[in-house]
Amino acid sequence: MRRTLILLLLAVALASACAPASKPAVTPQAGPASSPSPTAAPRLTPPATLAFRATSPPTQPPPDTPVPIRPTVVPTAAMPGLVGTPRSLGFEPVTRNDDWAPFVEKFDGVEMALVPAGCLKMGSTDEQVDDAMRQCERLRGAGNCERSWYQHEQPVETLCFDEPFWIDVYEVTNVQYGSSGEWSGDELPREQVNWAAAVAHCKSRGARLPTEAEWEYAARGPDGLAFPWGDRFKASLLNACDRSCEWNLLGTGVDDGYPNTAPVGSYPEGASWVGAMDLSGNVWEWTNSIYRPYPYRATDGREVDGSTDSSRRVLRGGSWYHTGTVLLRSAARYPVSPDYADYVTGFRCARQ
Ligand SMILES: [Ca+2]
Ligand SMILES: [Ca+2]
Repeated sequence: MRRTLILLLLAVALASACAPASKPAVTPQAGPASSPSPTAAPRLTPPATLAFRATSPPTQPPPDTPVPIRPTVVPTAAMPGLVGTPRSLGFEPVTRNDDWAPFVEKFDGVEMALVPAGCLKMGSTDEQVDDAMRQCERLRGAGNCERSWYQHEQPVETLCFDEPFWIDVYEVTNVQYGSSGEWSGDELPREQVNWAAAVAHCKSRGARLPTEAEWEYAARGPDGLAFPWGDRFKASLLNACDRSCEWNLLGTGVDDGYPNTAPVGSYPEGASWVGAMDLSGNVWEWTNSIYRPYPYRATDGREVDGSTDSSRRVLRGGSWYHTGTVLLRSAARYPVSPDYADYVTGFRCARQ
């Protein structure tokens, strides 16, 4: 019954969330009505077919002037013992990924990575879309990828963080979330979490969900990498849908070892420049951000703390259910209803 309800919600959520290029983005297939298993996979059409467009495709060129932004929800986080270095605890702006070494501290027992001040070219340039198309067509074949899939990642805008922040090294796990019953596996990421539940959990830790900009900066860094580990898709560096996955329709030969979710941190070589793991793949991650076309403006209402707002929120990073190079890229955005919760949706928290 619960599974049926989840699938119904999924159908409604994604039907309203996406404007696919040629057919419904996600259509639940026939599935058992019995109670869900924690390892059971959702019956969905393969996400590799997903396509989406910005509701109002942006047409303005990217501005050159960096726009300082500050997160709109800033809990006052005491950081006892953190009195200096590295680089004055992140306040010295970093201009290259290689100039930063991951710095991790525990907050209430949860490891968080420091993300230093610096600038992000948020979104995808025409050249980056060209490159994404080439990588996509290598996997799916010529003519099987569409530029419109990347449209709402444009225009690119330079955003500068003048203050550092912290982001969870790992996706929030079952044991951290306090899961029981059907959510077994302490170190598996907690999935089937809707946006409000993710917000509530982060709040209980004195933290919050990352904004889209923060998530993308933690994944790509000042270098603007396409994936957390670099610019080329490498199937061995993340948990995606490959040979061991039921929906491996593209015939990816790699087996990452996990047909569904993997224990968090299973792919340390896939860590981002700040040391955050599984940003690409494993579970899709909620951000605080309401979906709006670029250019990104933190102050235009998209980062309101509106727990009752039904506007679509943005998921980032793709999941174990995704094949290929479209949604697993660090610039990829996916808007869904805040009520959306399925076997692919999890989250991580951030804080100041
Ligand atoms: Ca996998
Ligand atoms: Ca993830």
